[in-house]
Amino acid sequence: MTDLKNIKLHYLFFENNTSVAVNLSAYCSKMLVLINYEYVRHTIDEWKSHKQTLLAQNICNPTLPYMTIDGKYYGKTASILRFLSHKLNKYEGSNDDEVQLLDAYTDSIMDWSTRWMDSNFDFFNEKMIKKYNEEMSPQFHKTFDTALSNTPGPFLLGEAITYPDFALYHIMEDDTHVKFDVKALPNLATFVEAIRNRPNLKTYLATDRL
Ligand SMILES: N[C@@H](CCC(=O)N[C@@H](CS)C(=O)NCC(=O)O)C(=O)O
Repeated sequence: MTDLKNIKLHYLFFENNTSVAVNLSAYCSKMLVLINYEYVRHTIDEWKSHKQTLLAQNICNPTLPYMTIDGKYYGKTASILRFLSHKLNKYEGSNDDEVQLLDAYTDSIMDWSTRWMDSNFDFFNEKMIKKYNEEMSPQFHKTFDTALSNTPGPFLLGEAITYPDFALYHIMEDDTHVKFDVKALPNLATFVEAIRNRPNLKTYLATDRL
């Protein structure tokens, strides 16, 4: 953890929709509550030229969020989460099978996130938005309720919180503001309570997250 210094987390700033921007970057910032970091926000116009600067530095396919540690670029949400877990020596699996399972959960959560983004940012037509709201989103909720039922604890791996748990809570915030049928999805309900009751997260979730 000692080499995690001078961290900057870069993300978009939407002039008319700060809540979306704050939520999207929360994938990373929920983990970064443990670490001091500077949050750098870019307007969409600013990002266009900033991206060119990154491309000129040979950064492969720069997107937001990205992070720098002591000036070095680290890109892509899921890969940053894994990287930070490893650096912190926290929130990881403790054997190859657990590491693979967490990777697979994260992959599904990123799929969920992509479909949510597509349905919210007008890339889908009305038919697809309806399909997302009526089929895809309920199915993802059900899938993770079942995944959570596979272990005795409240989190994906059981008692110990791991990095996909942060991502799972985050997509639930984006998707439905964590509103769902708690009777039909009891494992998700327990999960949400457990996330909200973690001391650092409790403090963080109560802030305006700007
Ligand atoms: N797979 C990437 C996707 C990142 C992504 O598409 N970010 C959007 C903002 S949410 C972005 O950077 N758009 C501007 C661009 O592509 O230049 C990740 O998970 O980090």
